[in-house]
Amino acid sequence: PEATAAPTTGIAGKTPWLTLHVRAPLQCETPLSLLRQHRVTPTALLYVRNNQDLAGSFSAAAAAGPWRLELRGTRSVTLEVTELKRYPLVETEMVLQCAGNSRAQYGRASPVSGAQWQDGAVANVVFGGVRLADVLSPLGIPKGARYLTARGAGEAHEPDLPPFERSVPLADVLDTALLATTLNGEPLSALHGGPVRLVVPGYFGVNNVKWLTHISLDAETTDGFYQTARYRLPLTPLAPGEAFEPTSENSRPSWRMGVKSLLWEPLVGETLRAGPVTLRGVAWTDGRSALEFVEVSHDGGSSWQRAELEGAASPYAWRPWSLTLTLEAGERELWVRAGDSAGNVQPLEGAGWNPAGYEFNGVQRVRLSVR
Ligand code: MSS
Repeated sequence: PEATAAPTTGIAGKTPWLTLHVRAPLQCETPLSLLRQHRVTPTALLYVRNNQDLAGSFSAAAAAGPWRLELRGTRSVTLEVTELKRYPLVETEMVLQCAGNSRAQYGRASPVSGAQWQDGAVANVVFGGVRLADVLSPLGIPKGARYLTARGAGEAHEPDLPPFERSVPLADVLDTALLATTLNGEPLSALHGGPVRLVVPGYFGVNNVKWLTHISLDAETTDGFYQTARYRLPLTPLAPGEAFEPTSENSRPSWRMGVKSLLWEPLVGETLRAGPVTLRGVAWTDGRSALEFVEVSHDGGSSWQRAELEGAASPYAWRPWSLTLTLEAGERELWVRAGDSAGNVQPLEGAGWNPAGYEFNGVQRVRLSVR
């Protein structure tokens, strides 16, 4: 079932119909009934996941004068955000998905900690800004630099919280990363990381650092809390319920997204008429591999029918799909999964269980009554 948390009344720029998980720091998701109305998710519907309190993180830094961004290559430079206008503006349509999205689904195997996100901590949006490489390359890439570390504002204002820092593999993101200043064609709002945010298409939301103040290139990843203690996945499978303390030896950071599909029409719990039913949803990959297929089973995985992929493929964006199935009367459970060009197929339920519930991309199961 959809989460029963309260709606998000009173958040500037947002519809009140988002599902509120935590008010401060804000965590709210988009019900699938709203998400399914748009190929590009309007900003008013876009989920929010903050680890820090926006008031502290953002306001203090923003009030201190023009927003400055320090970039450390072989040389270092400190830019005011307005100076980014010197570089060409590019836009990328892409899936932004929290690493904890669909966490609640793991709960069928064994409960997981954190906000119990259903499937709506995901969106398909258009970020605009300048290519990170355009700004960074002239500074020189230090020899031996393997990781890019980005830091968001907030540490000074809230002494109890560590700085928000994430590291990603430099070579993998250099051609695609943006210093983003717009979202869906509008100036990037503070809520979503404005005035400037690192955007790494194909990577989980957590790596898209908001309120960006520093970028550095290093041989190692940051040893910050959000890199070493949170957003990590076990290297060897755990049994549901098993305890796990991530270390650099037994875990990896949550980086690139796995192939995933969503069925959003009909929705869980709907009652349908027996006969032909058109199913609709979206599917996506990390943009490095291509989406190959989406398929649906109405017999518990014994047989699968391929859906039609609609529209043109765009590497980092989600792709709508549809399939018309004939359903007989009774209680039905539809299973949906996608596969990519690298041979990855969404695993069955329970695969990848971890105590913090990251990176769920198991087969989606939707129960329906057909009359
Ligand atoms: N950044 C910063 N600075 N802080 C925080 O907290 N969070 C993350 C990202 N970034 C943060 C940042 C997360 S975690 C996510 S998802 C994202 O962001 C979200 O986004 P939005 O815009 O939607 O809110 Mo999970 O993986």
